[in-house]
Amino acid sequence: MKIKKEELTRVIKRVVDDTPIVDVHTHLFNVSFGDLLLWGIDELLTYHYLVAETMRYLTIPYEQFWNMSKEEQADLIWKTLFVDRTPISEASGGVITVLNLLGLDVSSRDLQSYRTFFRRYNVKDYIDLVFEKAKIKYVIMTNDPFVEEERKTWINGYVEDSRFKPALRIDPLINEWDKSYKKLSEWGYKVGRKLDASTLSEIKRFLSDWVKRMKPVYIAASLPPTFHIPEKNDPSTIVEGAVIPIAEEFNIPFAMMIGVKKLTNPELLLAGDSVGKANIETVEYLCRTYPHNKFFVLMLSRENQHELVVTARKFRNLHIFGCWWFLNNPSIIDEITRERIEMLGLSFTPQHSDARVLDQLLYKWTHFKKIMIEVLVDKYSDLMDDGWLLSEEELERDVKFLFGGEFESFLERKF
Ligand code: FIX
Ligand code: ZN
Repeated sequence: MKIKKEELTRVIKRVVDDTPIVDVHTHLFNVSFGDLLLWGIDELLTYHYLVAETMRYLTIPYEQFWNMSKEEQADLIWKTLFVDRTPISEASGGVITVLNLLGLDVSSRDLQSYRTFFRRYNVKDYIDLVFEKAKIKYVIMTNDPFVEEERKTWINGYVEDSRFKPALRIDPLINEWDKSYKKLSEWGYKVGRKLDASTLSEIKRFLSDWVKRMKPVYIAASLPPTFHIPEKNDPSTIVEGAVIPIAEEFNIPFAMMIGVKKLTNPELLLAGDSVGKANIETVEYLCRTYPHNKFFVLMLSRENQHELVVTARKFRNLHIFGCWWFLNNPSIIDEITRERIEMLGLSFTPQHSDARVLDQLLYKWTHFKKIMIEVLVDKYSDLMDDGWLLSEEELERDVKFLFGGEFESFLERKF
């Protein structure tokens, strides 16, 4: 049925609110990974985004904060950001959105009562509740075989849940070969420090073993702003000599998450990572040199966004996604999403949650959808002003593309 102009906003809101979501990058885990799955108010409050924001107001030694219990840290963050000040930032406001969506009395500001609410849940029921409320079709995890606690579950104990799809994460392999080669050797791969032909072949065997074990949607790595290929260095040699061939063999994307300056402030631990403008020529080179490979890319610096969109126009084997981390703020999401639609139409994935805490799915998607609706109303209004007739079915089709459908088509394509 054709949509009347005056109904457009209402229809777009309904479609965006109701379309099931594929969340293409998270740090969530299914229940077989036990405590690796974080959830509940104390995990929400001690999210590293909020740690960084809280420490800006305090003078206590970082060590003193890290030595506190999780609950003591949460108490301090609650007092600092939610009692002594208004939670006006994106991440602090997100906690309020979660509490409100769960039907809790936000006006009470009673942290203990919120803790009581969460204590009543078991994790399986809570996963069902959050996925249903956030309308999540499935999330893609971040699965790192170099994390011992995770590795042992993959070796013995992993139970599949179709709502949590794996992604093989290999940061240490690419970024810290000088250390990770010892791990591979311990695990029975005949590798040496020198990246000669036989070591590269064993790295390929390691990757192949984990792809067969995990059946990942993609192979991923977080890469620094200095990441550059081609280069005579370990990361470049491993990517071209092992990752690219294995990704092509299994027809799965290599997901490059580029622009993280790790531990800019080491005292903040995970909250200490920062951002740097990265090198778009590397993305161009890889897409051009390996046309049978698929690249799934996001970049962290706002300054890389426009050139990344243009690069995606040049290479059909490049799929860009998400408003990552320091970009995941309304003012920047609006800018990035508009330039992507204006230059790529529907051939990209506008958002992922990067959720580290299960409950974050509720706020990260609610906040994003508000902006998505505004952008789509503008774009479809312009079309209708030129006489284009739009049906609800077509709108539902388009939003399905944006919320994971185009990504799933990209996964199926063989170039
Ligand atoms: O490398 C990554 O997957 C990043 O998303 C994380 O390391 C980062 O801490 C994060 O969660 C950002 O949102
Ligand atoms: Zn992430």
